[in-house]
Amino acid sequence: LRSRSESFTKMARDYMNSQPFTVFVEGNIGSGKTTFLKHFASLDNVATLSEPVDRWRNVRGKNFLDLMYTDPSRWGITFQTYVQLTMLDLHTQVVDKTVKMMERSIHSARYCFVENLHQSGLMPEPDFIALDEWFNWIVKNHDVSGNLIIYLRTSPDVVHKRMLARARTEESCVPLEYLEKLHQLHEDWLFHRSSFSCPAPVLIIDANQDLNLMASEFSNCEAQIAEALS
Ligand code: DGT
Repeated sequence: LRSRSESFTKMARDYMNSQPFTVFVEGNIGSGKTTFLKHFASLDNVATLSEPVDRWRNVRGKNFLDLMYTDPSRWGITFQTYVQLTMLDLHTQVVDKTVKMMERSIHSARYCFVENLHQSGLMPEPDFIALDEWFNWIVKNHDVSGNLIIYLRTSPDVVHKRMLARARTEESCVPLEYLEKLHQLHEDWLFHRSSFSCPAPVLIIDANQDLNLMASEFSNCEAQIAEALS
């Protein structure tokens, strides 16, 4: 934790005078990203940008999230195209705070969710190619970079229980196996660093504990970001 913290401290200093210190909060479905962002939202110098799930649930009256879960082979491309657009919108949003903290990023949409649809054979190859071409173009032509990734690391069975407990309608048919696949993609990308390139240093937090215990992890993290900016 300390050496990772040192590397992001250096990067924070490099960026401090020009643009906000940008943090991506990543982790499996139900890992506690929303709770994490809420903790930071109360701080004066932090702008928190929640994932636009509500926009995905009502695109001119259509629920794209539900369509994707109901028939991923047909609607996966539609949903992921819109996710990519809304994520780009967040990445390019100008904030007047020192720290810009985003729930997920265009990177996890591509490296975890699109990758999962593709690897599972649920996304036809031409759909995948079109999305990937768009993704590569965006990364090349827009600033979607970050300074730190906070990875809320969980076990699939823990997040499965949380997901069932919160009972979001669209997620009622999501099996444990889906969360296991997403977990492995997050692990390969952010923990083992064996798959895709990491757009920033990664700070790993054990997010299996219950929310009360996690409050102290969140405070630790807050202290480290504050130190990076001091
Ligand atoms: P939290 O606060 O850690 O419990 O986070 P959640 O579960 O509220 O937020 P998240 O991003 O893990 O997922 C929200 C829902 O949207 C969930 O059903 C998964 C889905 N989702 C998010 N991003 C993507 C994406 O790029 N592709 C696909 N297929 N689904 C996505």
